[in-house]
This record gives sequence, C-alpha cells and structure tokens, in this order.
Amino acid sequence: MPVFKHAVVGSIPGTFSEATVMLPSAEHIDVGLARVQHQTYVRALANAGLEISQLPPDDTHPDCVFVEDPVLLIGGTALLASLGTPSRRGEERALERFLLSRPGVRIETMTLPDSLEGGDCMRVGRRIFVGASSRTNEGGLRRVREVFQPAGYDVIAVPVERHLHLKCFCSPLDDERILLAEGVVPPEAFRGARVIMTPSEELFAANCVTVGRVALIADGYPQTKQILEREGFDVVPLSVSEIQKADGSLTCLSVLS
Ligand code: CIR
Repeated sequence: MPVFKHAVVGSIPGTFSEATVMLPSAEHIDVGLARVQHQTYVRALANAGLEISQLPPDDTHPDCVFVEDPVLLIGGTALLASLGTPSRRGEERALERFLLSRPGVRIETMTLPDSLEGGDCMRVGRRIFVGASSRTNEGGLRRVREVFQPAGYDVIAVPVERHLHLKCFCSPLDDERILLAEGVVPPEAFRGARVIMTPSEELFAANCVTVGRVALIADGYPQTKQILEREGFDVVPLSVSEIQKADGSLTCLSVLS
C-alpha cells in the first residue's frame, strides 16, 4: 500500500451544534471555534504533505464534517456505507459525487438493513479490523468481506461495547502498528498487528492520524505524545475541544488515500 498522498475533508456546517451525541452534554458547541480548530487540522494535514480536497458544508447534515464514516476507501475501491445513524443517512452522496470525479476509483455500495460506519473500520497492512458496534452490524461486516477479501484483505471483527466506534480507542500508525488504549479490548484482538499501548486515562488520544512520520493527536495527552515520539513520530498536538463535544476525534475528519 503506497503512503498517503491525498485527504478528503469536510467543512463545519452552520448546524454543527445539532450534531448527534451519545450523551447529550451540557456544554454547548462553539461553531466558530469548531471551524478554527477544523481549519488548523486541515492545515496540519497539508503541512504533512497531503493534497487536500475540501467538500462544502451541508446544513441539512449536522455531522457532515465526519467524512470518515460514510465511506471505506482502500486501494482505489470505495465502499459507500449505509450509515448506522438515521440522521446521517445521505451524507454518503457528497462523498460519492467527489469520488466519481477521481480517476481510477471503483465505487461499491450497500443497502439497509446492512449498516457500516468508517469509524469502525481500521486497515493495517492487508488486514481490515471492523468494529461490531451499535453503528456497524453483521451485514456491514459481510459487505466489507465481499468487497475487500477478493483484493487480498483479511477482514477481522472486533467487539465494540460502550464506545461509539472501533477507532474511539485505537488507530493505525502504519501498515504494521496500531495505537490502542489500555483496558478496552485485549491486544490479541488485533492479530497480526504490533500493538502499542497508551494509558486508559489518555483514551481520547488513542485516536490519532499518521501521515508518514507525522502524527496528529489531540492536545493535552503528554504520555501518548511521548509514546509516539518513542515510536519515531513527529507529533503535532491539535486543539479539538469542539469536535470532541460532537463525539468526533481526529481520524473521523478525513479520508486518506
Ligand atoms: C456521530 O455520532 O455520528 C457523530 N456525532 C460523530 C462521529 C464521529 N466519527 C468517527 O469518530 N469516525
């Protein structure tokens, strides 16, 4: 798999404060600050060497900035998801329009009741770990197998309980390593990958985005920063408080290819 060259990102819509949340928080989302934090994230991806394509905001979909969820894009094949969240269904159309304009991308689809969200999908080399969560069901997992197994990927289910998505507590560092927060699922769940642990109190930082040697993480997590530096990464901490209030983290804001 070549190193990433390109990122699709979304935009924060005016309706972002109505984003879907697991536990409605008393804290109000500052949409202006969310936009500043998001643009800083996009700049960090560009500084890491990626070409950026930014989709416009869609006020009818408050969660549209979380572009990772409506598509699983691996090696030129894009599986458009039927999202597990009714309010988010239709977000995949904007990704589809964009991907149709990219040369060499093959689009695959799925239909309800099969459901899948990209936040539950983690590719590590030739393995795709798929979280069995409240958003991704058996049918979604089967569709990932049908589409990607013929291309040589091993598709492995991982149980996800009490968390929104698989990548709420882990993320890929490269084609061999993953970063995993302690105490959620045993490292053995990720067979074939080298698992780097980060302490449970820094769970939110287990979701990071790596582009080559650069690792973007949420700021305020010194132990994870040190662990990633020990693994050879140049760590860029980013402030994402308003994204976090909408149950988002770093990987969910981009689709890398
Ligand atoms: C949702 O509940 O769907 C959004 N508010 C957050 C989605 C975050 N996506 C991700 O981590 N992949």
